[in-house]
Formats: sequence, C-alpha cells, structure tokens
Amino acid sequence: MENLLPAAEQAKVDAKFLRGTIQEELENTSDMFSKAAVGVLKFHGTYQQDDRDVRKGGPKQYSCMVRVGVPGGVLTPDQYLTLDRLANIGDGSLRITTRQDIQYHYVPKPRLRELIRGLNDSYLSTLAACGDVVRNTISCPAPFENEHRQNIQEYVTFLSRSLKPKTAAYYDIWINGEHSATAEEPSGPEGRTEPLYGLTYLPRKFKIGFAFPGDNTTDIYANDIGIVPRYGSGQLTGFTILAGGGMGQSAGVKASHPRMADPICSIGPSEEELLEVATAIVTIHRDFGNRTNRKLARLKYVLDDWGVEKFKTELEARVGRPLAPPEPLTWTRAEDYLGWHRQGMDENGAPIWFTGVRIVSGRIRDFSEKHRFRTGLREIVQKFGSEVRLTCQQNLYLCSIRDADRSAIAAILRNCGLAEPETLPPVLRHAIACPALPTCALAITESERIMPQLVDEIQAELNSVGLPDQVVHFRTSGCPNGCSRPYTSEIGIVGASLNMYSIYLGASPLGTRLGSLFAQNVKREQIAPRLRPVLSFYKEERQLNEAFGDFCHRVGMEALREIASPVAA
Ligand code: SRM
Ligand code: SF4
Repeated sequence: MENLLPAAEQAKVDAKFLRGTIQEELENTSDMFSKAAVGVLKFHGTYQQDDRDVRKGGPKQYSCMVRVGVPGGVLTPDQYLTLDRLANIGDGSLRITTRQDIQYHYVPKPRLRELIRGLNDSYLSTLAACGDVVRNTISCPAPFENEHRQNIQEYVTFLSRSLKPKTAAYYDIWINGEHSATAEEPSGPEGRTEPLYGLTYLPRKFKIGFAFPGDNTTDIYANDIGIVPRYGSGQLTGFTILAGGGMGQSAGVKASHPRMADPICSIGPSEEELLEVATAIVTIHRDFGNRTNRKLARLKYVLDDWGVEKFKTELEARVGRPLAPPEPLTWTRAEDYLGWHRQGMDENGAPIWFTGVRIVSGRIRDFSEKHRFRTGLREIVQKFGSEVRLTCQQNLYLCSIRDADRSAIAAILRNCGLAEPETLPPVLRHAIACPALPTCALAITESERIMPQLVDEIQAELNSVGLPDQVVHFRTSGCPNGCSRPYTSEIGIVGASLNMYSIYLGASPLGTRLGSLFAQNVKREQIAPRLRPVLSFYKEERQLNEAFGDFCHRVGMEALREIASPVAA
C-alpha cells in the first residue's frame, strides 16, 4: 500500500526545498498565486490575503502580506529608511509586529520581487519570517550600555542565522541567485539540502526568545524556547533554557490550549553550546511534533505528553551529556521602556539617550495632517542617524541620541503626533492588538480597528471607579490564535464568533501566569460594562500594591463572575 503523507507534509516534499511553482507564477499575469504556491510562499515570508471588507461586497481582491525578519528588533538607520521607502509598494504603512518584525500589507503580486530585492539590498530578509521553521528570534532591544545587552544581541544574530533554512531557492527566486550577508551560505552542492530541516521542515512554526534577568518585556514564557542569560561578577556565566510555550488554541480542537514554557536546564555561556542545545530542542520538535494534526503540532504538546523530566532526558541524549538544572528566575518588569532613558555616556561624559516611542498597534503611517508618524520618524532617522529598535509590544526605540539633539527629536515626535507616552491614558500606553480584519484570513472578529475605542471605554470605567492612573495591561486578538498574546495579559479579549468575544482575566502583569476564562460570548458593546463591577471590586478589595491581574487571580473567576453577572444588552 502507498505510504501517504498528510497533505501539508506532502506539499513540503513536493515544493523541493521551498521552490514549488513560485518562480513560474511570478511570471504569469494572474493577480493571485495557486494554493500550492501560497503554502510555499509562507516560508518566504509572504502570505496571500484577500481584503475581507471587499469580500463582503464582491469578488475577492488579492494582495500579499510580507513579513521582514528583524532579529532582536535591531535596525540600522539605513535599514529603517529602506523599510520606510519600500512601504509605498504596499498600503503606505509599516507595521511593527509582536515579534519585532515589520509587516507590509496590500503588496500587489507583480511588485513582490521588487520589494524583496529592495530589502535584500539593505541586508534585510523575509526568508523564514513565516512557515514551519524557526521564526524571528526575539530579544529585549533596550540598549542600556551597562547591562551587556549588546553582547546578547550577538547571540541573537548568531542563533538566527544558524537556524535559517539553507535552501538557495529564496535567492534564486527573488534575487537572481544573489544573497545578502545576513543569510548563511546555502549548503549542499546546489544549495538544495537542509541538514537541520530535511525535506519536510518542522511540523509547525517554532519560536525562540531571549529575555534579560528580571525583564520580561519579550514574554519569554510564550516561546517554544526561552533563553535567559545569567550573570555573575559582571560576567555572562551562562543561560537558563525554557521550552514548550505557545499561545494558540483552536475553538474546534479541545486539546489545544495556551501554555507557558517550562524551565528545562542551565547551560554555559558559549555560542556553540547555546546553538547545540537550541538545535537539539528544534530536532525534538522536528522528530516528535505531531505531523498529522497541525492544530496540535507545536512543541508545547510534546511537553504536555512527556512532562519536563522525559523531555530533559531526550535533550540530554541528543547533546550527549547531562544538563544542569535550571536556575530560578525572578522578574521585576514586563513593560516596554517608553519615554526617555539614559543609554550611556559619550567620550566627553555627556549622556547618550534612547527614547521609547509608543506606536499604537505598531502601525507606522501618515494617518492625517496631525498624525504623520511615518514622516516624523523618517525625518528623525535621516537627520540624526538614530538606530531604530523594534519591541515585542509593537513600539520602537530611537537609540544613541546625543544630549544636544534630545529636544529637537522630542519636538519632531510631538509635531508628527507621536504623543509623549506618559501623557497617554494608562490603558492605552501598554495595549496590544493583532491586525485581524480586514487583512487576516483567520480573523473571526475585529481587533486592531476596535482597540482604541475599546481601550477608551475601559479607561472610562477605571476613571469612574476612581482608578484613573491605574496601569492595567490590555490585549486583544481577533481569534483564539492569540497573536497579541492576550492570555498573558491582565485583560485579554479574544474574538470568538461574529461580534462576540471571550474575556480572560488574572494573568500576571509580569507575564509569568496565564489568565483564565472569565466570560464567553460577550458582545463587543458589553465588554467594558461587563468589566465595570470587577474593576470596582478591585478598587475596594485589592491589597496594598496588588496589580489587577494578581487580584483577579487571587479572588478567582467564580467570585468575579458572581459580582459581575451579565448586564442586559
Ligand atoms: Fe500570529 C497566524 C499575525 C504573532 C500565533 N498570525 C497569523 C497570521 C499569519 C494569519 C494566517 O495564518 O493567515 C496573521 C497575519 C495577519 C495579518 O494580516 O497581518 C498573524 N502573528 C501575527 C502578528 C503580525 C500579530 C501582531 O499584531 O503583530 C505577529 C507577527 C509575529 C512575527 O513577526 O513573526 C504574530 N502569532 C503571533 C504570536 C505572538 C508571539 O509569537 O509572540 C502568536 C502566539 C504565540 C504562538 O505562536 O503560540 C501567534 N499566529 C498565531 C497562530 C496560532 C499558532 C498555534 O500554535 O496554534 C496562527 C495560526 C496558525 O499558525 O495556523 C497565527
Ligand atoms: Fe489573525 Fe487571529 Fe492572529 Fe489576530 S489572533 S492576527 S485574527 S490569526
């Protein structure tokens, strides 16, 4: 009998190391790619989408979402200006993602190659930004010079490059065989083999994140592998390794669920050992991840099945030695460094600054005369040569600012409508939304488009119960996949069905505990009213300095539901 692979696996085999029919289809006049090519395109960082607003009224209008990988979120001024210049190929916006990448939306098929070539000229790549491979490696990009962060960025870049697919297909298709210095040499005589991935790559996407001790701005527990450096006497002494985190769940698949990564082991500080252990974990996913059900294929389900002990034993077998137990981790913050911070000092002892700019939903665009975010940021980078760093909370840091330039930069930010973060309402300051409608094919409800209004409503509730300055972390996703990581947010709103949302409460503000389902099938208009009694209860009953998420967790969902019985629609 023929040995049939599941369709998604067979498609990878048929694509012959990520070639498929993309090249031929780029030459034809159709405005869309075939289904087979769409699957392969994802590994090249491109999703074919159709505008969901248009879909309602007539024939589908196809375009592409293109994701540019930015390891650790670090961009040179030249790279930022290239990204900005190329935004006009799409809808004129650059969108910072929750994994420090840049996305373009509405890129027409005939201009895809021009876009990817343009990126390659500035050593930027879309290869493996999506697909069943190791995705963009994230890290906290705050550039504090006294905290070894620059050094960790070198590990991020190294790991990123080492785990990229090696096929030459990307360069053959998009760049006529030329490849930029950011990607590794294709391996094998014709760049056709994949020593790590093989023909069928991974069962599913795979995500790696670094965090700094105490600083969980990257949401480390939401990653397949989490890496936390350890320091002793001012020196890097090694890394604590976590595994098995992920947010996605599917309404129709009961066993699917968000999961926090488990601490697995401690290793030494060398790049070689870090790569060895990370690669071994990737191969565990490759060899044991579920290849028959993509909804249960992430590494987190291997951890669920095996438990930490068995996982560690398999890892030790793969690296050929015992691994030390993980060091305990403690966290003190998980919010981006918004506003002005001292980065270091120049050669004359004058301060060097960085400033964390709040970009709501990561959308950099010239929205109106008063809100010209793209123009303002471009002007700053052009004039002052600022390095740009993207964060996992969809914000950006303008770095290495001389003391003498600080007030001019602050004035440009103000004039282009990028408000000083401390002047924003507290809930808006740290809110995150996924794109959802109209671009995302999987969106069940709105997310990014309703976020500002929803945040206003929740802020109004906080004001009315007498907590106007309370910071409450708020995230919304248009479906249970959880791209904004709503399950690690103090308030997580998740699209469930037409105009209906689930509300999750009780996650830790430090990103160390998942929230619990508080209410289901809540109409969009009822979200804030449903939260009103909970916020009021919090105001009355909280302990000293108790965060909202910690309070909800302590009190429990049952008690919260009791005091917040549904408000009439
Ligand atoms: Fe995501 C799929 C957007 C971070 C879990 N995600 C998608 C797609 C590509 C929809 C699709 O498959 O057709 C979305 C494109 C929408 C659009 O129009 O742009 C999409 N995900 C995003 C971004 C842009 C959201 C954002 O607001 O920034 C983020 C891009 C990150 C990047 O640069 O790589 C993004 N996605 C995440 C995260 C957060 C994270 O990684 O820290 C998660 C949860 C963590 C995790 O992976 O578990 C996430 N996205 C998913 C899932 C669920 C995966 C699962 O295990 O079940 C899907 C659906 C899928 O893969 O089938 C998905
Ligand atoms: Fe799309 Fe769902 Fe991700 Fe939002 S959470 S971008 S709706 S897949």
